[in-house]
Amino acid sequence: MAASDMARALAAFTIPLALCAAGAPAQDEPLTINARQYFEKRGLDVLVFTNEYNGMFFDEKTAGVELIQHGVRTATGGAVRLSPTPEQWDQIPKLAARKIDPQTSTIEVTLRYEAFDFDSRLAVTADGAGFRIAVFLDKPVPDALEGHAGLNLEFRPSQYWEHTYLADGKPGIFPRYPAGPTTPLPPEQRIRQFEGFSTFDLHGHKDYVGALPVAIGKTLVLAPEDPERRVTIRCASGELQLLDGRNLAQNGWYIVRTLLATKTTGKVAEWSVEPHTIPGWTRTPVIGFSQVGYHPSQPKRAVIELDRNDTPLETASLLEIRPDGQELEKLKAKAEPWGRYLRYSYVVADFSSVRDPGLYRIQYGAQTTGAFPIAPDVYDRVWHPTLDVFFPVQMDHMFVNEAYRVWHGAPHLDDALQAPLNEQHFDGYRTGAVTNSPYKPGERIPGLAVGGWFDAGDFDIQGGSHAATVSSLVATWEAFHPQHDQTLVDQALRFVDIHRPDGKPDVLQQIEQGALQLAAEYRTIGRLVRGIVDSELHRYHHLGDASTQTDNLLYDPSLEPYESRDGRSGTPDDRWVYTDATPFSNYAGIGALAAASRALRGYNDPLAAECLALAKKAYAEERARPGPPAPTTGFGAGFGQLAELTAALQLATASREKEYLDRFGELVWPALDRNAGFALQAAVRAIPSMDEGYRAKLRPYVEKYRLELDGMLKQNPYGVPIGTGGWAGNAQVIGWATTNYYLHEAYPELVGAELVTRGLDYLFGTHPAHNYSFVSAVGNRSKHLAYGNNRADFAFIAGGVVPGVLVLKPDYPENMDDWPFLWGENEYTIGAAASYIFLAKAAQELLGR
Ligand SMILES: [Ca+2]
Ligand SMILES: [Ca+2]
Ligand SMILES: [Ca+2]
Repeated sequence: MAASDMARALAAFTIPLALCAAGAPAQDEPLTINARQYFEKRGLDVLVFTNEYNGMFFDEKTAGVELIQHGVRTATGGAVRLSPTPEQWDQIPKLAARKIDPQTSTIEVTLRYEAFDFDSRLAVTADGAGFRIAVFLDKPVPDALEGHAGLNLEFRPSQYWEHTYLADGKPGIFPRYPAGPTTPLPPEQRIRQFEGFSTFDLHGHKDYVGALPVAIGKTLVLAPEDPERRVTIRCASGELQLLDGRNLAQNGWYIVRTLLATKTTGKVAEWSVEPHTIPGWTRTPVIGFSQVGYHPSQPKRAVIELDRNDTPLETASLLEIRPDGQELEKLKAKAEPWGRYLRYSYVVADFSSVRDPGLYRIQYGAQTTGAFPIAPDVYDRVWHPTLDVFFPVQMDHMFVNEAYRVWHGAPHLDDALQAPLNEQHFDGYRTGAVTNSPYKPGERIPGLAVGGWFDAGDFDIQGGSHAATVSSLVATWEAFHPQHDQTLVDQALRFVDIHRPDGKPDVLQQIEQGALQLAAEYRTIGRLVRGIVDSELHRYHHLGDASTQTDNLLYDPSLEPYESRDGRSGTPDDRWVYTDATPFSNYAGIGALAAASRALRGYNDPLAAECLALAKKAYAEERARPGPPAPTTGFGAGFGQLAELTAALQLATASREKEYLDRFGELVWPALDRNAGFALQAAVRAIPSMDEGYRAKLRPYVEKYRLELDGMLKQNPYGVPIGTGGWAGNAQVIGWATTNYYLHEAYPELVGAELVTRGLDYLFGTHPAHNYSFVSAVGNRSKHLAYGNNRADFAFIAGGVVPGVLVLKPDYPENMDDWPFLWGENEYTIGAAASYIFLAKAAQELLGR
């Protein structure tokens, strides 16, 4: 059955809400399965594996049975799990089958643990005001999983803080901070984690740790005092345990669990679950607007996100805030209906006609937003926190200070060893049968403990994002030459001081930081590395001062673990270097080296000269290497060729040698014909280097892009491309707006300036789910917690840019604003940060003219 037929068949069984409301009090309304294949009633949705566990990053807390109670996804991970408090790299069940029976209002999934040949069926059935959830087995629980396999459901801790619970009537307060209890467990009781890695550092001791229940009962009532969060769970047999996963991992959730009955088949666990719903509940509208404010000349659109049960209002008002606190209605704008996108409906209010500088807020019904400025200088400083704070904090191999605070000591001075062969690692790293490097597995590669950045909320140096970041910073330097200097960087002392000018432009100092690492990689290995990352999982998930991730002492196998002597150590904690031979990423590294050589000329001449020489050598080697033929179709085709295209252009601009420019000319047109979207930015940036006819020859591709853009702009009310992948799409929005900037510069009659600022409006708060700025500490209200390396403190790093709105299948846009640990929504990356600096600086220049 095609998906759409299925959807129509299901729609026929969906009872219209209006009928239910007329017949019964709203809180007794039954759940029904809607056309989008999840259970729904007003104030509650129950998802049953509409999203699946991820084979690459494992438990992302976005799969299983999940509750969306009063608009908030409060519970996830409802499934048969093998641990009381599953961690990210614990085994996840594979979804083997999913079927929907509208007659019995049941969604049933078959879950499989391949390693144990263990299948279970999990059935969720609408029942009373809530649902039943039952586990069925055709074969008993395997012996190895007795006492391990259980029915789990996880609740987001931050939604239950300052709340209480009742376990069989016995009261308790949800622990604000993990407070045990835990117990030591012998290694033989441990269920194998991903690829045999361990999240737990035994540190020379024998036992690992398990969480024990905080409370036990037949009936658990979560948050009885809060009608928005109250959930009653009753267990048909056995007992319910309430556990706190944060005792083992900071990103753990509260877990309700029942062990499966063993040595039997049929129904081995059953709960009845009743999440309370508030009669007639309607989600509060989200008024999307720019928390940074607006330049007087730019479009000013508020996009207002509404519950589908909400009645749209006719108008929204722009209030001017006067010095005496009085608020005057400056403009009453029509709230134009936009229609439906995902699960919400939208109206748009346009305040563009207001150009008077001042402070304003938006009023929609009873709700008013925070204040924001309209002023000519709103973009002047928006990129400073990213350059002043975020980039310094990400600097590897450096001690980073800020006033009274030390962000981290100088880390990873024991970098790095050649990674072993034939190894499946975590975080996407792996090796094959050869090293592609002059070094033997386990051998020290000298000179790598220099420069570079932690690529994201983890602490590895990732080749691809590293190269892209260097190239992006060079683009900013060459387009705008920002002399901004608020940071002291002393490479000789490995010392960085935030908010302390040293007479040198910070952008150049960051380019140097990136180039030092790149040059070290090409000097020793001859190509861009895939990355430098921890050898052990229990170090990789490190949270805290980066300089304590390894012991900073060179590994010496003749010493015992935890023994150190003469600056060497017997603990094998030096990071590993992954040296995959990928032409695409190598060309990206070559392009970055060539770009850096230009920017560093006159600033660090020896490094600039070495970067160019290394780039030319590696380019010649890569061209001579008989690699696999590049794919001519599909995603890979546009991508792979683009890398060489960009490298050739960077080399041409750096060396002014004709050979590179000719090669660019050879590559650019086929690349544009294959996939103009990918190649267009590179192609338009080449205009100054090319002959007179080039600009005219490129124009039809820009016209085609413009036509495609018109269709894209209508796909959602925000008028930017919103990605739907497992990692939210702010980086794509930044890339899109940046392409628009370059196109606007070359073809202003085709691409208007509003397509540049709209990308920033989106980042700064005009987006789904909430209206915080996605750039921490930029705008009046911004992401005040995120997946930076300080996430355990529920904190942020100023200037970091988060991935943004994750669209959970089938229709739930989410960006958690009280829980930092979902990387797909909240993890800062250096790539997004560097490209954000360019875009913000571009908008400042563009509107300042
Ligand atoms: Ca990483
Ligand atoms: Ca400086
Ligand atoms: Ca070490």
